[in-house]
Amino acid sequence: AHPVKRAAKKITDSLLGDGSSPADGIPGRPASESPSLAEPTEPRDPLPPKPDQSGPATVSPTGQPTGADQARMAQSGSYLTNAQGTRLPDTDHSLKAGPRGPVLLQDHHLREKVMHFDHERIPERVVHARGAAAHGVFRSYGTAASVTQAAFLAEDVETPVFVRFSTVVGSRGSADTVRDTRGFATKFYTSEGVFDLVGNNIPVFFIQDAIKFPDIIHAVKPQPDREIPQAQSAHDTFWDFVSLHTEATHHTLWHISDRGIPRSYRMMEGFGVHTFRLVAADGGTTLVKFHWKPKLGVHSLVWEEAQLINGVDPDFHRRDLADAIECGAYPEWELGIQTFPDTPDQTFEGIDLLDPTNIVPEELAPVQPVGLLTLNRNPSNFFAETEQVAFHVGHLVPGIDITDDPLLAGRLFSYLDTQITRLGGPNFPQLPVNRPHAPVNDMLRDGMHQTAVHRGVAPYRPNSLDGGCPFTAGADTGAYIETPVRVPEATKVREAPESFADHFSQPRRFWLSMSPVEREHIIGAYTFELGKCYEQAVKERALAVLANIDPELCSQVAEGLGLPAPEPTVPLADVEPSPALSQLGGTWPVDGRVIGIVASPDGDVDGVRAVREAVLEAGMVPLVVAPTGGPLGTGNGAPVAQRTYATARSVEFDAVLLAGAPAVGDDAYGARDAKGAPSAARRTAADPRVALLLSEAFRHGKAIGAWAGGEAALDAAGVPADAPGVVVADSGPAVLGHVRELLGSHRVWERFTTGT
Ligand code: HDD
Repeated sequence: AHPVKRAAKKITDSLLGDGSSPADGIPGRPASESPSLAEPTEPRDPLPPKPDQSGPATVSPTGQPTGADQARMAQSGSYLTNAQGTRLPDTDHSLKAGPRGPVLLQDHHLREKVMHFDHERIPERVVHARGAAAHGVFRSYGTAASVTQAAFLAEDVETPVFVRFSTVVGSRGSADTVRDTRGFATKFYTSEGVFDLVGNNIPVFFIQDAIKFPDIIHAVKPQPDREIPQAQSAHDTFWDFVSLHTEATHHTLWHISDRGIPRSYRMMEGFGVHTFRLVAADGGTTLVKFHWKPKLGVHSLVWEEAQLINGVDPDFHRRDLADAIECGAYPEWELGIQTFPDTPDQTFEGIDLLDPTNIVPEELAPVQPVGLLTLNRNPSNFFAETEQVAFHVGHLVPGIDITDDPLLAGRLFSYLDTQITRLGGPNFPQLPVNRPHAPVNDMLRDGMHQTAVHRGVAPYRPNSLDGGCPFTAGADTGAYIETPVRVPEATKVREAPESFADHFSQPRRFWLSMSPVEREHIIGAYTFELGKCYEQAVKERALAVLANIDPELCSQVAEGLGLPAPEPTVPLADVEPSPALSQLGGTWPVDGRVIGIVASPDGDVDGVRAVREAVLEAGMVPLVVAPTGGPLGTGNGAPVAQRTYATARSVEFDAVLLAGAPAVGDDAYGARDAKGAPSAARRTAADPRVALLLSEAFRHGKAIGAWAGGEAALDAAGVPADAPGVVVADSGPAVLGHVRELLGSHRVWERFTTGT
């Protein structure tokens, strides 16, 4: 008989047999004889190298060591082959009829190499195209175990994660420090399947209903006629849309505040934005909002700094994340939840929890920590991991459910849909970075880029040929069961609830919660953004929106634009500030902060060495800046310049230290070399690039320190030695002690306050 028929008969026979439990494998068969229930799509390591690529990597065909670092090598074989494994004699010359003759169409290697290259790019994400990512681990405290049955939130469970940070608007190659919302998407590879928390660094969203997502994105993306500006919100179409569509006001205010220009991905909060529903083991439900709280505090750039960085180092955030992880300064965030009773009206203290333009102030519902995220491994291939990772708000695990937030509903559709275009078909969950770490036993088959070689003949249910396998699970065997929420009896409408109509009281709370310097930055940012618009009507309408947040904000921006300030059109909301919204006022760890040490070979080289060591000791990163590259001096262990006056720019440093010369008479900087020329230390003070570095660092509120006559450079740059945050002391380590303290509050805020 045909083998399939034979098997079918055997299984049908066995089904009629003793009917033993599905957990033992195929009913009626002893467990030892049962075929494995795991499907070929269960998690596994990436494919091993092809057999003839697995030759000794660091040895040439003649047995000579190549000196290459195996961990960083792109190839693991000794011989170059084509994609079919055939060894190649040459990859630098096309096959030609004679050295000066025409190239021949029969050159398969040329065709294959160029064909593959032609298809190396995939469509970039339609939003959040620019990003950087890292692997890590999430360890739960167990504090959420009473409100959710999610296994990864039980006590002391370790779950591998992959986190991708992004900007929203720019293309893949755009700069990192533009003014924008940042994505904060986390993939938890839990034992019960993948859970994705696809959030942002801003807790509210521009729109209340997903149907408007194409509109807001069309408005903020480069204008369609000339495709400019890239990665900017400072243009007419964006302000046109958000001024006509006032539910965007709260998000826009966050975007315009310092939150829109984070100092580092490591120093951003993250938010799940929507209200989710947690389900406990006993079926009890709780509404929650998710928060990520960075251990390093929430810090931002200042606008001029952000703009400079976009030119000086467009990869600033990407580099910062990768460098920190590579040197072992693993970034950490606590996951926290705000909890609310799951009442039928789904409001808390009058705040509609289904409206994603609302926050619930932390003073009303404290954020309760439930676990710690640590990012500890950089991706080894940007394309395979960071580019191909596919997040989806619908990737949920038992114990975490959704609510009826209309923005969330549209997202549940969009994320799956977009991957088909971006990743070329429906099999993207098989890509290594997307594979669940729980066994997968689906009946999804075939399709573009199918990498599993499925066995068997019965990928359908019910079946008898596979003995009825696989079986469906129940609540007691880990099934994801949607919460049986009552759907209110209603009439189909295209409408928002009345409670979604208040667009100004939450923005007003944010404004009132800001410190004077943060308000100053907000006023500056609105004035900049609207100043970049051409249409008078757009500017006037945007001012009308600001009048409804706060008249002072409106009049200051209007003044900057040279326009009259309009009157509010709604009564100003009577709201309490939420101190938790301000980024200022605390002190935070200084781990990983970058200290520029401006030095010269004939300066206080011993002092530079000592201060470098002290910086490292304090968990910060010292970068020595000198007139030229190379070691400072000739002695053993002389510090090496990592930056020169030509390559250094102030924006790279959180603080700047100026090393002078060892004391020689009264004025060390007056010293001359053997030929009577001014000393290098003297030239440092006179170099316009050092003066620029110092004046920028000063303007951007950074701590500056000097010792042993280093303050001569301060003089030359017009930086007052007695200004707040400028420290002059006897030795490098003494200066560093003060500077470190100043860094704890991130910037020297007194330098900004001009009375606003
Ligand atoms: Fe979205 C990507 C966050 C609303 C449609 N979104 C994307 C990413 C993040 C967010 C972080 C990048 C994920 C990654 O790194 O791969 N999006 C949000 C947040 C929202 C939100 C916090 C509101 C609370 N998004 C939203 C709506 C829609 C989309 C309303 C569509 C109706 N988002 C997408 C998308 C993207 C995406 C087109 C592009 C690439 C991708 O999904 O995988 O489907």
